Amino acid sequence: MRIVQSAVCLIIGVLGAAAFGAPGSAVRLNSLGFLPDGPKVASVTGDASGFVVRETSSGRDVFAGALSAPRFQADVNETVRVADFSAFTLPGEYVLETSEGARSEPFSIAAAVYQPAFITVTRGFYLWRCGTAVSGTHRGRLFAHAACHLEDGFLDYQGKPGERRDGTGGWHDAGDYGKYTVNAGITLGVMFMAWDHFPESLRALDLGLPRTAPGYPDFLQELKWETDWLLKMQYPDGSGRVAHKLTAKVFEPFCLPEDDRQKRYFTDWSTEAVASFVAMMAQASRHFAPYDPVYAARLLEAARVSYRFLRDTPPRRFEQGEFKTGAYQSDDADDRLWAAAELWESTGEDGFRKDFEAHVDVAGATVEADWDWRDVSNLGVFQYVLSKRAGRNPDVVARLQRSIVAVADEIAAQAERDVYARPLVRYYWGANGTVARQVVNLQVADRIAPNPKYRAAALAAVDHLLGRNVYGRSYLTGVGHDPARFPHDRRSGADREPEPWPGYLVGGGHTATGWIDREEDYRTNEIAINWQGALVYALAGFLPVAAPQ
Ligand code: 9MR
Ligand code: 9MR
Ligand code: ZN
Repeated sequence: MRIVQSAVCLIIGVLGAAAFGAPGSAVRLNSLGFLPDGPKVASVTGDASGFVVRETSSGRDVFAGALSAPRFQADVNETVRVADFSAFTLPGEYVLETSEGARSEPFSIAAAVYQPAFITVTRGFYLWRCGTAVSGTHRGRLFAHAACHLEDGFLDYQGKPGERRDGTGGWHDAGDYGKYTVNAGITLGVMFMAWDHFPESLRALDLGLPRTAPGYPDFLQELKWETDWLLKMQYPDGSGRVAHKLTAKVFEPFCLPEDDRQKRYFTDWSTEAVASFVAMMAQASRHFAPYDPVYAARLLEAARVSYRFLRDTPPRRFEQGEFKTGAYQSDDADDRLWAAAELWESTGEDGFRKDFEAHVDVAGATVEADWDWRDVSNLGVFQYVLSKRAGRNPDVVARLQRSIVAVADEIAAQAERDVYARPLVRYYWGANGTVARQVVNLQVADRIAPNPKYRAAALAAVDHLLGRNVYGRSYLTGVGHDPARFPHDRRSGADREPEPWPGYLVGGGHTATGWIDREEDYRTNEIAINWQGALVYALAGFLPVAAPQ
């Protein structure tokens, strides 16, 4: 039995080598494809010197080029050449083949090449909804769960043992079912920014959502679902305090959310949660105002109340106590800065601007190239620098602009240096999310000092996540070539489907080759709203722009 098996393997191995070129040769690229007018680059291992692009329908070679000189990169232990066919712009379906006979996966060149993925990725938030039943189909498979966590949440940790207040709704945070104010912050922050920066692409997009916010564009319907929940995280006593999170004491077993019977609690407050809340509410009020001015006014008032509290309150950390769920605890200076910037944008009141300008030195005079939920000062800085409001300190604006451009230059240079176009230097928990988030830096720089290299680096980040990486795989479940299959996601683990819930970005390795596509590997293979929100932004900039209505 054994012998037969290895003989079969040997034959398959030989056939494989014939079909895919010399051993060790491979073509790794964005497995969805490319924009007609965008850069088109693949990373190639092996010894080939040239390549062709072949139309799949006719078998005709439509483009021929030389590979770049080889470059060795130590962290992946590979020698890689790049195939650049940016000059080829004709929409269609193609494969790339090297002179050694290594062939890529089929890919498209099309103006709407990222639109289906964008929709699946954004619908990932809908499928994350808590407090309601959700369902969706992807590639003919149904993903669904019943209404969950309808008892959210208990007030034992807010001094009222056994009592409950309504904290239903919102999104689950990740592969777990907790709900965390601070991580909602970076997620909503970046997604509202997507709405702000790319309105022509997003406004008319049909995401197939239930009508939970009639009259709102679909994209904002989804953001309102989370906003509604966040309002419930503010203490109802008018104090302005905001609970740090709403979770059980320990992480859930791998069950569907409706089968999670643990008691879940509103926790104590933290100034980080208060400040994040202010920023989100100020953003939401501004963006929802055209569709629902009454709700928008309520959000703005909630932001004001919490901001007043924040101004009078020194930093206060959240203490986990008996909780073993996510901590999401860091300094609050960055969150305060962001809150001031958003309230200024929403109200135009000088006090908020002065707060921003007074604190920007401490918290964010320089822009971060590498940022996540721990440091959201970039959100405040970008908002302030891109603001159309009058009254900013021109010196502060100029300093921040310089920093934005310098950091974007650095990011673009790193994407150029890396053989797989990865724009981020470090590897850590959730770094794939940061790769996507760096697209925000690049897009903002492109608005301030337009330069095609920023767009190229932004697209390179997207390429990397969709297959131009050492694995030649898509990091998104259900999307692209050989995608992540076993995410640390309780729904995916608990339902009967062999395929994971679709459209989710996994966190990625903590070294260049450290990704493990196994459900147990929560360190490298979980999914999370902060990574996903960044990906929504990254793709939103590359959707077709709808004709003006
Ligand atoms: O499953 C948990 C995951 O959702 C969290 O992101 C992660 C980090 O806090 O923790 C996971 O839970 C693990 C726990 O921390 C340690 N014991 C094993 C758990 C994995 O099932
Ligand atoms: O994204 C978080 C990462 O920065 C931390 O290092 C890690 C361990 O504390 O936790 C990550 O966040 C997890 C959160 O604690 C619980 N829900 C799942 C999140 C993603 O793994
Ligand atoms: Zn739930």
